[in-house]
Amino acid sequence: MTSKSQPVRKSGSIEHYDVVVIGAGVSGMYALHHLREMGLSVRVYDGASDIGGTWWYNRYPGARVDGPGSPFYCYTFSEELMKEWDWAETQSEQSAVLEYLEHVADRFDLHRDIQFETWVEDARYDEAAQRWTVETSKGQRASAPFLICAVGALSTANMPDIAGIHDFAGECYHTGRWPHEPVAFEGKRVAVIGTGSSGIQSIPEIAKEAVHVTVLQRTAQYSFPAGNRSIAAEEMADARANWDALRAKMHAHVGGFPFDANPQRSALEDTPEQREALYEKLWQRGGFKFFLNLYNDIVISEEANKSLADFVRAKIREIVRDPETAEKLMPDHFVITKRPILDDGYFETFNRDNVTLVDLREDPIERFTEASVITRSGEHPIDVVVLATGFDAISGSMLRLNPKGRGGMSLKERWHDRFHNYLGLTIAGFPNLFVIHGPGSPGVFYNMPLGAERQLDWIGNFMRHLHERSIGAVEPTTDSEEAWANEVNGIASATLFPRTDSWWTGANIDGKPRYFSAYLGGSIYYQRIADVAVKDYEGFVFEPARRSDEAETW
Ligand code: NA7
Repeated sequence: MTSKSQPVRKSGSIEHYDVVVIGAGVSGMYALHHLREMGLSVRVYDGASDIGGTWWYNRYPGARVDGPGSPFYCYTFSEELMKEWDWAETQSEQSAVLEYLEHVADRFDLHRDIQFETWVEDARYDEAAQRWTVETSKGQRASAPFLICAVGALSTANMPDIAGIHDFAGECYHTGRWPHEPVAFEGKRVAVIGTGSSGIQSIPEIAKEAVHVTVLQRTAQYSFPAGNRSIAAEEMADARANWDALRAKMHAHVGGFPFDANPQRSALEDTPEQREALYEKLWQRGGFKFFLNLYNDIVISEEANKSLADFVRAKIREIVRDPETAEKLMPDHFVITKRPILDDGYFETFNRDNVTLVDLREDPIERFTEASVITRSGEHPIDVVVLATGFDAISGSMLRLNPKGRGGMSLKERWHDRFHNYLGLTIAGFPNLFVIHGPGSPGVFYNMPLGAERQLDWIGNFMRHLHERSIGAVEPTTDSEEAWANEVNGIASATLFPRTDSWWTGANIDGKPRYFSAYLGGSIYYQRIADVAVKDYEGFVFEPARRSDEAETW
């Protein structure tokens, strides 16, 4: 039987580790495995009762992978892991992803170093000791030279502040905080607020059961057929047989999937008929590959973008029988510049008798009562409200943690105007702190398990480099942060992404700095951070180790 990572030492009530990791989702799990394999003593804290992070919380009906999907939405660090796991469908259900993560946790014996149901309530850097100290909701204190924040890009639920919502006496669920016991909709009148991925995945499922569903839509969305299909045994066998080549392809591909490079042709080089034929072919096939097999200027040229937007709008008109409802469902932003959505019969759901669409732009919510939601046009009696209102994404979980760096400066202060960072991994004034999938990184624009692996491999090498040189503290300069921000902005501003209100630009959260914070260069990012390492970690300032016990367990 294995025992847990022993603290390096204990002083009074504080346990000392080499690394504290916050979060036991996809990133935190790999952080634990990788750093422990390097010989470090690691402690992980998570507020949930088990591993999985976003996949642990998002249990709403219809929740599935809505990226390119299985079998390549997975860890790649262990060939054995790949070879022993079978995926049933391309768009795996939430329960299937969680099952896989549970298998990973068991196989690599992760549970022993994770403390669940424990929130890190305070994280503070001690400049003299060159260590981070965390305080947990269980009243414990732990310290480590390194703090890894694997707190999730989509984990801080956005709870809408709607008049009277707390007076509502029926059931109320946020899709990102879904209960573990099944929610029964049979015989109930349900209101769903929000038509992002979570709303669009859950509405068709809820409508199959409920007496009535009222969809409260603030922004109409483009949504594409998910094209979910089962993965044949031969397909899995093929992926296993060619794993090395596929893994290499994943590393090279812009989004981290083993697909060929996107076609390099402008939409405007084709005739309208040729474009239509391509869009139709991709629509019929479905799946996230739709976006990867498009022309190269769909998110760059307004005209190219419009050609696809018009195609989807025509599809919505074709599918939805009631013309008035179809018009309310017409999106008017640049297509793909909000997170593209994959659905299974979303638009068709509006042909059901038990589904009503309320367009909040013309008929806004005024307030909730004990038993209804009142919009400008009238009262909608309901038993259940589903808040599919998304997340304070990308930066929200770091701000909720709000670590205190040098001089006690809080992250909220440091990030009040923008999410200053270098390489999407580090923050000036917050030495030895690393963020996974944070602002300035590809994050949600890349295959997230693979992205976490690649960031954490880089961090592990960096830690080894620091250790070998007896460096006690490292942080980027503010000049490096600025240069990085310019690089991130430079890539984004060549596209239409920053011109649309979305959670990518922070527009869904009142008062949030409003700009496009993700690194859109995909796999180029990993080359960039590798180059920084080769140049002796240029852009960072180093402080010699002051700790007498600086060697810790290494
Ligand atoms: P999203 O994509 O942020 O969607 C949230 C939806 O909720 C979206 O339609 C919002 O409208 C709507 N919303 C948010 N607040 C309100 C209020 N106050 N009133 C009415 N409507 C509101 O979150 P999801 O959970 O669907 O998806 C997140 C990601 O998870 C997804 O992209 C995948 O990557 C997985 P808006 O568009 O802001 O006008």
